[in-house]
Amino acid sequence: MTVPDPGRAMRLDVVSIFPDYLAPLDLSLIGKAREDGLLDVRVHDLRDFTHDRHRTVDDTPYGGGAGMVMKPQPWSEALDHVLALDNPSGARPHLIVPGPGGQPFTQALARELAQEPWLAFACGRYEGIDERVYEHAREELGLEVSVVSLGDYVLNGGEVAVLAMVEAVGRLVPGVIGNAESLVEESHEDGLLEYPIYTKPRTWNGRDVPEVLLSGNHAAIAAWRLEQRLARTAARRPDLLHASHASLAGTAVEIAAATPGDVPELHVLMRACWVQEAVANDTLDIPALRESLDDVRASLDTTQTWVARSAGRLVGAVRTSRHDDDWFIGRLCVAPDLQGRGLGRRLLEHAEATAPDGIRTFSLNTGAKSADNLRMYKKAGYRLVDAPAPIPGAVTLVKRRHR
Ligand code: 6GU
Repeated sequence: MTVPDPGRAMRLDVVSIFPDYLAPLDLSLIGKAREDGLLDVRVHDLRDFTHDRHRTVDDTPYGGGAGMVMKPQPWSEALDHVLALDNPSGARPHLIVPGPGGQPFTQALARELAQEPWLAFACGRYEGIDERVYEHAREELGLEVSVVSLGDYVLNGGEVAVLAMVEAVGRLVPGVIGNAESLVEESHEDGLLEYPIYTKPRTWNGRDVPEVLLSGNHAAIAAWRLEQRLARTAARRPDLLHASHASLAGTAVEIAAATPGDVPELHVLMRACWVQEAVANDTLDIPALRESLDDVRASLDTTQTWVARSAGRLVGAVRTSRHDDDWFIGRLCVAPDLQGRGLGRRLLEHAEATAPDGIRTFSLNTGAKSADNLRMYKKAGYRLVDAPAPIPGAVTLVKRRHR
C-alpha cells in the first residue's frame, strides 16, 4: 500500500459504532484510490471513547419519547481524537452528520465536498446524537457542521449513507477516475437523466437494438439520445426539467478564458442549454446543439471563449469573434438550473467589455421564440434588426457601442 501524499490526498475520517460496516471502502475504485494515495480514509470505533464496562454510547431521551439518544461525551472524545491525529495540511475537517433530517445530498453538494481537504463523518444510530455535540463542534472545535440526507426515507444509521457519500465524493477527486470526460456525461451533471444504452449482440432474445444506433449517423444518434433523455427526465423526474433549487446565492462566479480542459464540460453545458432552445423553438435544427466535442475544441482557436465557474462547476459560457467593426457574441449560455439570476447578463457584459478598439457594434443571434433571451438582450440595449434569418427560426440583435 502506497503511503498517501499528505499534500495531495483527501482526508476522510469516519466514526461509527460499526466500523466493520465501512469495510467496502477497501474495495473497487475507492479502495484503489486509497492504495494510490489519493484518498486517506480512517475509520474509528466510537466505543473506543467510552469508559464503562458496557461501552455505553446511548441513553434515554430527556422529555420522553421513543428510542435512545447518543450520549455527548463519547462523541466529543472521538472528535478530539480525530482532530489530534497528524494533520499536515493544517486544515480543519468539515463535519458531515448523515441523517434523514439533513439537507439533500446532491451531485452539486458532492462537487463542493470534493474540493474540501478533509471530511469527517459522524455516523449516528438510534434516534440520533445529543444536539449539544453539534453546538460543541461548531463553537468550541470551530468545525463547519452539515447534516446531510440521502433522500426521503429512513435508514437505521449513517453508515450506508457514508458509503454512498464517500463514493460519490471520492470519484470526483482528481485522479480517482481516469477518464475525466466520463464524469460530465452522466445523469445529474447537466440537469437531464442519461439515455438508454445497448451492447452486443445486436439481437438478443428477439429484441433488436434501436436502428438509429447502427446507422453510423452521428447527428441522428445525438438527436435520438437527446430525445430519450428529455422523455426519460419528463417521465421519471419532471422536477428536474424545472430545476430551480440550485442557487448562485453566496457563491462567487469567476469568468476566465476557456482552455482545452474546459471542453468536455463546456460541450455538455451547451447541450443542456440548447435543449431548452430546441423546446422553446420547436426544432432540433440548431447549430449549437449539433456541435461535437471536436467542434467545441476547434472553436477555442477561432473565437475567444470565456467560461464562468461557481464552486468549481462550469455554469456558463460565451464566445466572441470580430467581423470588421462588429463584435459577434455567440453561444451565450447559463446552466438551466441557474438561469434568471443575472449570470447571462454578466457574461454578456464581459463579452462586450473585451471588445478591442475599432469595434462599433455588438451583434448576436437567438431563437425567434426564445422569450427569456430576447427580454434579457432587449433590456441590455439590443434591438432586433431586419436582416435575413442567420439560421432558420433565429433572429439577429444589434447594439451600438457607446464609448
Ligand atoms: Cl444520511 N442517514 C440515516 N440514518 N437515514 C437516512 C439518511 C441518512 N438519508 C436518508 N435516510
